[in-house]
Amino acid sequence: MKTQVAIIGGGPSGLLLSQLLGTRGIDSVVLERRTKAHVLSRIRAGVLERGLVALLEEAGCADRLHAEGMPHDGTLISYGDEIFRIDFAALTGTAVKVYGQTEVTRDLYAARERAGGQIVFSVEDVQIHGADTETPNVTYSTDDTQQRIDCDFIAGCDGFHGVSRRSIPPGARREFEKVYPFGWLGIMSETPPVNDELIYANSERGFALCSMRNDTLSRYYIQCALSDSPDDWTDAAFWDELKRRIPTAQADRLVTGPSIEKSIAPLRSFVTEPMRFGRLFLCGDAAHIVPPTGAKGLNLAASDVHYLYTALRRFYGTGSPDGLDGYSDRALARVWKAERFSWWFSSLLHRYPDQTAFDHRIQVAELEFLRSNAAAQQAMAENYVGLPY
Ligand code: RFL
Ligand code: PHB
Repeated sequence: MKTQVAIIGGGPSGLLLSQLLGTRGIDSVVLERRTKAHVLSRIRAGVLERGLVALLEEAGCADRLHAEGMPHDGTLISYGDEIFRIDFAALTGTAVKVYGQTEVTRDLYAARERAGGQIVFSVEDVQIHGADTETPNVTYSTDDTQQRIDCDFIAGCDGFHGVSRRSIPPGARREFEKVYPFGWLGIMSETPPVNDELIYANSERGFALCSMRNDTLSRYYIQCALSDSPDDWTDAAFWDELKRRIPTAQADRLVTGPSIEKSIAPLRSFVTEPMRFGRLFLCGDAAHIVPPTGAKGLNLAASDVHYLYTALRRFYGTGSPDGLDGYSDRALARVWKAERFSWWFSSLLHRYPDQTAFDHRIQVAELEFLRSNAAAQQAMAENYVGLPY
């Protein structure tokens, strides 16, 4: 098989890139290790920056997002029983959209199918060959038969555990990592959200987040020990703990119900540099991970896709490799700013096992500064709604 861009990974990065390239007549094949049903069963991000919304519009897959997505003009931050609001709309003139990553992915699959795009599911043993030559190829197997795709470029969109990053020789990449000493236990429940905006809660007992997918579907998270398993937490224990971590007024009106999903995600900050090796370009979680506080992961994947799509369009339109040569530096400049914001927002809101009384007072002082200082709020809001591409 032959294509212009072989895309490894059929998550949001790979699908969005494929769909955008398709709108410009650039051919791609997406290779996905899992089935479509499996990819669509994963519950992940829920907050979309305006940049991702604009890309989905350009890709022709924003109709349902505009019909069903919920614009959020601000967010609440609480500490103990204190609560304050950051007004994104007033501070930045823009808002974010609450719309699940699962739905974004569903819309992208539907768009690829309408366009006759090629997605191969359940691929095994994906290998990248000749990334540092002019003629790279990707091999994989389906049903025990080996296949080969010859291509001009390879986009590594296969997430943190994928094969793409590991295909870059260790001597040609450098990795930066911070692992946090806790995880997030998340549940989805068919209950109305406790509030019409998200609540990020710092409490003596640890972090909590009240989020949602729509008016009847809520998503809640609590900080938990890395050694915990979802089975350790009954629904009753989860609701009880959540109520103890959010202000009393919100806890009193929380509607509880059975969870329809429960899982634990570890928290990690990670960046690999550079995001390119020859004709292989890394996008999204394949190149970087942020802790979910601040909702940057999917949005960073989208900005990578924007830079790579723009560079490939230029290459195929004019023959100029300049965009491709600048891809890694441009993407990393934005990645590190989102890494900083996610690290800062995580540090502000979580309980750390080795936190001293001094550290705790500093956290409260920083929250009170954010609550009362216009410049601090401005900086927070600009980062939350998304720095420009
Ligand atoms: P994905 O989504 O991991 O997709 C990679 C795809 O590649 C496939 N794959 C392979 N395919 C072929 N061959 C191989 N060898 C392969 N290895 C892997 C996988 O099956 C998969 O389908 O990466 P992508 O596309 O870069 O997208 C990144 C986002 O998924 C991720 O950043 C976000 O979900 C992070 N995230 C959030 N981001 C936000 O912007 N806002 C949020 O509110 C938000 N909340 C979250 C999150 C992530 C969470 N978890 C579970 C880590 C909340 C949580 C709890
Ligand atoms: C979510 O709704 O899943 C969500 C929202 C905001 C975050 C992280 C996750 O910061």
